[in-house]
Amino acid sequence: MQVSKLPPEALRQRADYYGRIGKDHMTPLWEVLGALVPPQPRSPASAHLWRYAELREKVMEAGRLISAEEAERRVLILENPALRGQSCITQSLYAGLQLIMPGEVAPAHRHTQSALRLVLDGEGAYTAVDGERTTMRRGDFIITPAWTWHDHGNLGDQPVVWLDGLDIPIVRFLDAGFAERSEQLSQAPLRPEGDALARYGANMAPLDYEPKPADPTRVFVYPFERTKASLMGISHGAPDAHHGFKLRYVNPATGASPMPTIGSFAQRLPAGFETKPVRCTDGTVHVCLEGSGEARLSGLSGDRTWRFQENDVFVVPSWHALQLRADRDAVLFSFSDRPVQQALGLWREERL
Ligand code: 1HN
Repeated sequence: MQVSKLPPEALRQRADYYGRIGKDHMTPLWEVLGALVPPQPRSPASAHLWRYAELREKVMEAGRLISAEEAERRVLILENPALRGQSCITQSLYAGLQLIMPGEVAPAHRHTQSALRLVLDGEGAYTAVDGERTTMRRGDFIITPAWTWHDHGNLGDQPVVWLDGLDIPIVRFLDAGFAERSEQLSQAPLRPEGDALARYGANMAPLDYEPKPADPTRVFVYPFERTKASLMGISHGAPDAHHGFKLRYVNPATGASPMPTIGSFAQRLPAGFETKPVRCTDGTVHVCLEGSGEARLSGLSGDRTWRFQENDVFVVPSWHALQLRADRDAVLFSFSDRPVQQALGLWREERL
């Protein structure tokens, strides 16, 4: 609405009119149009960094207060400071830090929300997805696509911690959430460990396997060893000025994102390398897997600079320019709602 000077009588008439139509559940568009259709994204989310040293201490404290079985999932949700109470780290994504102690199990269930895990700390835990277990090793990227049965257990002697990322806010927005608990506490293995990776994750596929474009991948673990080897293998010549050496995780059978609602990435920044600033419409969660460095952000929620080191987690809201610098060779994992935005023709990136 154009700002104009109105005589008090006209203002009163309008206020009276808004009051009367309000009683009938109507409201004038011209009062809200600018906010509804902003000239550029105006995310209500803010930027934040969680230091792993503090996260670890707090999640270990939860380990003394409640068992994994009682909690169903013993997780501390990472809530965006500007979206408290909404269980989300960006408008569209949820993130949390999960702990499983030696001997514990997290019971089998399934839901229409898709989940990813990034293993951060400890050894000896497994995740089972639709009847196959995978041993969780640091840096492994593991997925549980929508409506797949999943449970976790720790057969080792160390606490194991990982980051969960889910599309909970997207499913909530669409009112499409279903969930079911299994009668089995833990799934009985139907196939030996490694079966899915051999069948779907080795540049081959079963003869009769013809996935549809949006099907999630049957490869449910992307071992860090392979990711690291790929990042090292492409680390020749000049790194991309805005992204360093960066790859996206894919469903090898389709080339699409492993899951339709969450995109995920791994990137290597050589020691001393600094990216140019880049902004994109997908609010993104980053995790430092190796090395250390600095992240500089600039956007509506303000400008800030963080130092990051191993296992630190930081969130960059939509349309905030991000610049990264590595002190020591750094490997970063990140995830966002990019495949959703791309499917809808909404995704934009601006290299500054
Ligand atoms: C869930 O199933 C897991 O399976 C973790 O580990 C976090 C948050 C909300 C809803 C389901 C898991 C979750 C979750």
